[in-house]
Amino acid sequence: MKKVILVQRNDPGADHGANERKLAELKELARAAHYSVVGVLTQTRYPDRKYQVGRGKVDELAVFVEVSGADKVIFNHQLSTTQIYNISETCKCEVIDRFNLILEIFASRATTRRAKLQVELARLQYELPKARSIVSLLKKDERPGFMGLGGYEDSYEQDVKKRIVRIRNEIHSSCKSSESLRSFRHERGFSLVALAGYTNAGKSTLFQSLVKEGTEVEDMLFTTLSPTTRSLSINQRRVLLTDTVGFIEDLPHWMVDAFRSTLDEIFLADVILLVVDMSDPVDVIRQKLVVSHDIFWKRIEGVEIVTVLNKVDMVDSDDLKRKVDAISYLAPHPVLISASSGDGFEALVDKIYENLPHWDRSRIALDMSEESLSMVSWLYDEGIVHSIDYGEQIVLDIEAREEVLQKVSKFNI
Ligand SMILES: Nc1nc2c(ncn2[C@@H]2O[C@H](COP(=O)(O)OP(=O)(O)O)[C@@H](O)[C@H]2O)c(=O)[nH]1
Ligand SMILES: [Mg+2]
Repeated sequence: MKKVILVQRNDPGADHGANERKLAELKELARAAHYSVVGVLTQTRYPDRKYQVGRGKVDELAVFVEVSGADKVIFNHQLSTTQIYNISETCKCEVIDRFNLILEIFASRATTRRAKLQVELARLQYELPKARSIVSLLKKDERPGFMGLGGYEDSYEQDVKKRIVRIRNEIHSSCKSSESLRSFRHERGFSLVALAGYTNAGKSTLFQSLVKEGTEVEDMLFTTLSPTTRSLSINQRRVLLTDTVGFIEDLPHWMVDAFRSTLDEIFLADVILLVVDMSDPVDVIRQKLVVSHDIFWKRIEGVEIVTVLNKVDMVDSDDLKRKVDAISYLAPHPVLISASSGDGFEALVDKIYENLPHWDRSRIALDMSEESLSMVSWLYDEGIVHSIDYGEQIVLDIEAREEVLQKVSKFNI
């Protein structure tokens, strides 16, 4: 695991709680990108043009990098090319900002071709202004041409621009394959459940706990599942549970499409678990809920949203009741849990089960034949076989999607 040091500059007079949350979010993002955070530096001051934080702070950072053996420094502010250059010269290690970090996460989570293209597009848009200033920076320093290629610098910006145009066209023409993925999964008797919510809400913790508690379903077709999706059974129903990057505060506009594309899994789900951090102040909780519903409401159709109020262990019971009341209009019928202690999981599992797409139950009799036997094995894949009797006929008590029951009812004798 690569070691990183996080740096945050706070504006003088900014809200202390908000600063803390920003830093917590950055830590969480670093973890999501599989970095190990070995240190944090903060400074309160107005931005410095050359270094973002003060020169003295950068010297302190350089020592910190050396002592801790950090591989990278991550700033919580967007850095100019000059700042990146100056800081990395002083610290003798790679320097990135919050946006590089988010792009790294998006890149590792993009599963569809379309999502990958969106992320690449965002990266190029981030690069473009930098491509311009790299040229002047290299000239100023009288460094030989980039990689020794004369004239290469001037074409660098052109190159980035060309790639942006090309990727835009590709995105435009790429078909939406995600819908077919959804129906394919449905055909295998799976329902899709996705975790949504802001960074640090506890999605990944809940994901791990649910996977650990539940029985995993083995299915050869899903041996290539991404590490953020697991198959498990919930009261015998088979479910694909997906952890997501979730929502990130203050995303710049050029990142929004890439961000949305990483949410495809949320929008294609049958049930969304909207995880809320109850240790946040109540106005922050309220605002995050409003934004979450905003993101959902245009994109989802027929998707059930279960609001999961997490970290109840961190809030005393009076305070908790007050908070739950205050957000009740945004979060009707919530489930209160602690993802880390497992409190409230039973109620949560019941709630997920209740909200899964409806399946019917029916008794079917088939004649004893080759064809019926293969139908039985298909039914085991597609639904829940509550009981089966092999006599002169095969009699099944089966629960499944309506289409499945319709298909087999044609063979009912
Ligand atoms: N006290 C407490 N901490 C929690 C709980 N759930 C998650 N956390 C902590 O909150 C932080 C963020 O959790 P994580 O699952 O990574 O959040 P994500 O960004 O939504 O995936 C971690 O430090 C977790 O240990 C909880 O129920 N109680
Ligand atoms: Mg997470």
